Amino acid sequence: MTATDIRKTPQPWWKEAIIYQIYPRSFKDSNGDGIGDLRGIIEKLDYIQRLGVDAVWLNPIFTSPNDDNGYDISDYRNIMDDFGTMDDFDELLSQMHDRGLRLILDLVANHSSDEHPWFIESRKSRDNPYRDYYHWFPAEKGVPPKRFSFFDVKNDAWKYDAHTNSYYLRYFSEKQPDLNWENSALRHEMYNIMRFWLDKGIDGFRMDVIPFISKDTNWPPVQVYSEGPSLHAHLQEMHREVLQHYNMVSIAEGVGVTPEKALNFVDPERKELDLLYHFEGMDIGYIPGAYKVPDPEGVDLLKFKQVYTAWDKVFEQRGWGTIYLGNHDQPRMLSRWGNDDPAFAKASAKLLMTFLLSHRATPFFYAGDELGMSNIRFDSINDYRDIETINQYERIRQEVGDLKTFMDNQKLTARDNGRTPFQWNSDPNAGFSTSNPWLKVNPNYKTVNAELQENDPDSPLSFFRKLVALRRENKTLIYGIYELVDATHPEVYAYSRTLENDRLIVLLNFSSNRTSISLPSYVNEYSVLINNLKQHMRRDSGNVHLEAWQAVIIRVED
Ligand code: ISL
Ligand code: CA
Repeated sequence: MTATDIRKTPQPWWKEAIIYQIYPRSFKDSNGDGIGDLRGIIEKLDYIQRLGVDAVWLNPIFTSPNDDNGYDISDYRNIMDDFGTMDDFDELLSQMHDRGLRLILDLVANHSSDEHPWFIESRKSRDNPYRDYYHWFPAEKGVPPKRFSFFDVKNDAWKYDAHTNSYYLRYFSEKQPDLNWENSALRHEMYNIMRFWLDKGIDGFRMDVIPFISKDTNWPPVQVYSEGPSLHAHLQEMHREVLQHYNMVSIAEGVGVTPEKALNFVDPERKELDLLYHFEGMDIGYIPGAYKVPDPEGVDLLKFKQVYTAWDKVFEQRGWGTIYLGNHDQPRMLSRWGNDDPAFAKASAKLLMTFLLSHRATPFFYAGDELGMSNIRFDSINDYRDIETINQYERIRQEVGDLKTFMDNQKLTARDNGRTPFQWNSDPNAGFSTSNPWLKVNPNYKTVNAELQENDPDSPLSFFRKLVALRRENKTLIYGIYELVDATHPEVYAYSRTLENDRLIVLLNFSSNRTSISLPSYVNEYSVLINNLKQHMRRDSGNVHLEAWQAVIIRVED
C-alpha cells in the first residue's frame, strides 16, 4: 500500500488499533472471591483507557463449568457466574464505548462443554435430534482412526461413551466435545449466537481454533487435520450470513496456519475473515515435534527475524497481519524472549514492547506485559490450575517418564505462567483480590506493580504509553514498508519502516551484552524518536553502539 492509497482510501479501524488482551479470571476481582470478574474490569477502565489502546479482547466470559477456564461453554448467551451477570456485561460494554474503547469477545465454535444442552441431548440416543451436532463414531465399526487430543492423558481425541456404545470426538478435554460444522443446523445456531452478541454492539470476535472446525467425516487416516475440506466454505457462509452485516473485526486463532495458507483466511476478496494470528513465532525456541520442550540453545534470533520477516511479506499486497509475543496460552513474553533478571527486566520488557508496536501489523498486547510481569515458575504440580499442565503431568506419570524434566520445562513454558493475577499494587494479593486468588500471585509483585510504575517516568508502563502515542502519531510505524536490516547480525534485530519519504529505523539489541551494528549506507543524519534507556546511543562513523537490551527508533534525516 502506498502512502497515497492510505490517504485516499479510509482504512478499517482495526489496522490502526492496538488490541489489549485481558484474561478476565486474572485481571481484577471486585467481590473478594479470588476470581477476576466483569465488575473488576469496569473498575479498571480508567487504567485501560490511559494505556491508549483502542480495543480489548476478553477471553471467554460465557457460562462454563470451567474445565478449561471458559473454553468449555455450556450456555453461549449467558455470563459465567464467576464473572457476573448480563447487566454487568451491558454496563461494561456501554462504559467502554463511552470511552471510545471497542470490545472483542472470544468465540469458541469448534467445541462446546459436555454440559451444554446440545451435548446432553446428543449423547442420549443415536437418533436424538441433536445427535449430529457432534461427531460420533459407532463402536461396532471398531476403534476410530487416530485423532490427536491436546489435553487427553493419552492424547487420544476419541472418548468412548458406553450409553450409546459410541465414541465422540474432542480435540481438547473430554468435557470439550467437538461440534459438527458439517451440519448446517449447527452452523446456523452458531450464526445466531454471533448475531446475539453483535446486536448488543460488540466490535468483533477472536475465533478460537477456527482452522479446526471442518472435519472429513469419513475419518481417513491423516497426520494433519486442521483446515478440513469445508473450512473455507464455512467461513464464506459465516461472512455472508453474519460478518458482512456488522462493523466488526474477525480474528482467526490461526493455529497451524502456514504463510502459504494465511491469505486463504484473510484476503479481503475471499470474504472470509479480517485477521489471523500465526503460531510460527511461538514455536521458536522449542524442540520441534516435542511437547513444549525448550531448546537448550535458547532462542535463535536469526530464526526469529526470518519468521517475522516472512510473515510481513505475506501481507505485502493483500490482507493485513497481526503481531504478538504472548497471551493466555503462552508463558510471559519477558521470560521467554527477554531477560527477566532484575538487572535487565525493565530494559528487555521495553524492548519487546518496541518490537510489538513498530511492526506493520495489528499488535495484540497481553495485559501485564506493560508492567514487565514475568513467569512464576511453580515448583509443585499442586500450584498449577491449567488442565494442559495437569493432564500432561498425569500422562508422563503413567508412562513413568521424567517428571522432573517436565516440571523444569513447565517453569519456562506452562500457560499458568501467563495467567497469574495482574499486579496492581503492593497490598496483599497484589491488590488483585481481598482473598486468596484462584492462582498464586507472582511474589515479585512488591517491586513489579502498576501503582509503583504509574508515576515513574522511566517505568515500563510509562514507556508503553509513550510508544502507543508514538505509533499513533506516526503512520509510518503502522503502514510503512518493512525491510530487514542485516539479517545475519546475531544479536540485533533491526528494520526500517518507510512511508513515502519518511524512513524510520528500529534498532533492537536482543541480548544482555553491549553490541554494535552498522547503519545502512543511506543514513547520514538521524534524530532519535524513542530510546528505552537513559544512555544515548553512541555512534562512530557508520556504526551505532547499543547497550544490553537497548531499543531505539530513529528517523533518517536528509
Ligand atoms: O495452548 C496451547 C499450547 O499449549 C495451544 O496448543 C492451544 O491449545 C491451542 O492454541 C488452542 O488454544 C485455544 O483453544 C483451547 C484453549 O485451551 C486455549 O486457551 C485457546 O486459546 C481450547 O479451547
Ligand atoms: Ca470475583
